[in-house]
Amino acid sequence: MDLTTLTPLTVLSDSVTIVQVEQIKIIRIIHEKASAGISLHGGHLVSFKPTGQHDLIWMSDRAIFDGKAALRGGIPICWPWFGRIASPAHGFARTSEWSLLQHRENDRGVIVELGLASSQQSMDIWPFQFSARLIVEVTDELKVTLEVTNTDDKPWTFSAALHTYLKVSHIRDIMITGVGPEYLDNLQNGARFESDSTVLLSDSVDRVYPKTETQIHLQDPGYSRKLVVENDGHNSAVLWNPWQRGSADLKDMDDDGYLTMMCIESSLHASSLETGKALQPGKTYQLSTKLSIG
Ligand code: TA6
Repeated sequence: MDLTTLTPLTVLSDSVTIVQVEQIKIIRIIHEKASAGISLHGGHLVSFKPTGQHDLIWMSDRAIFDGKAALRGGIPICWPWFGRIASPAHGFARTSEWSLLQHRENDRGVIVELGLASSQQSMDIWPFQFSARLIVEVTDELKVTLEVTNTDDKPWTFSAALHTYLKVSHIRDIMITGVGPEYLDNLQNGARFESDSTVLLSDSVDRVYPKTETQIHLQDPGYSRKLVVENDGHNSAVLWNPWQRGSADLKDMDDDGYLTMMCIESSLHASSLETGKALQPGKTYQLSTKLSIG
């Protein structure tokens, strides 16, 4: 997503400004190492472009910037649950209004921190107190960390995902490696399958890989690059592409949108809210993903 031509609403520093896209405010970073955009709606990264490269991040041409819908593309923050195990799907963090906590910069890049805390509105959906921080580190690499703290006086459980939409030159030309020897197939009721650890795409996929290698690689000959994904605090990686029919069913995606995107998600997967990760009062947990060009 190209944010460079927008007139800033607010100038925060040499590298950081706030711009407006329809109803949404976006923290825009323009630095000699990379440019990036992070929407306050959803705490949602919408662009990361190391200097001289194509964007690493895919955004739908039909994403809805009304300040209510979740943005299609980017890195949606799925929390306090991931998937359709409760309502709304993927939790409420991706449709909540985050606030800018701080930003700092040096020769290597820029760090932006956003915050979200429990409110009456969140307690109506999920009756627990929390605070969350999103730490976005933009250098020639991108690191996104979701940090959640239990500020309640009782434990709670959660699941989560950093639902990264990677931009690719053509879905049929890419090759993904490092996903590990098995997966659970969400398109077949979660059935377990063996995998040869190399994925070529020719149809829809929605898979949970529980035993990934430290790095997942996406070879993209069309863009002459290899994307490296390194996750932490996760228990799996999810690979998702809805293919042609799935794209056509989504009102915020072009019918052929699936051709230029591939989701590789850092996920803390759970089959129900109750079986998620337990967090005791006062404790903090971090889930992260790092993207770079190898
Ligand atoms: O992570 C994969 C997935 O959970 C899929 O099942 C698919 O529905 C996708 O996320 C997108 O979900 P969304 O609610 O954003 O349409």
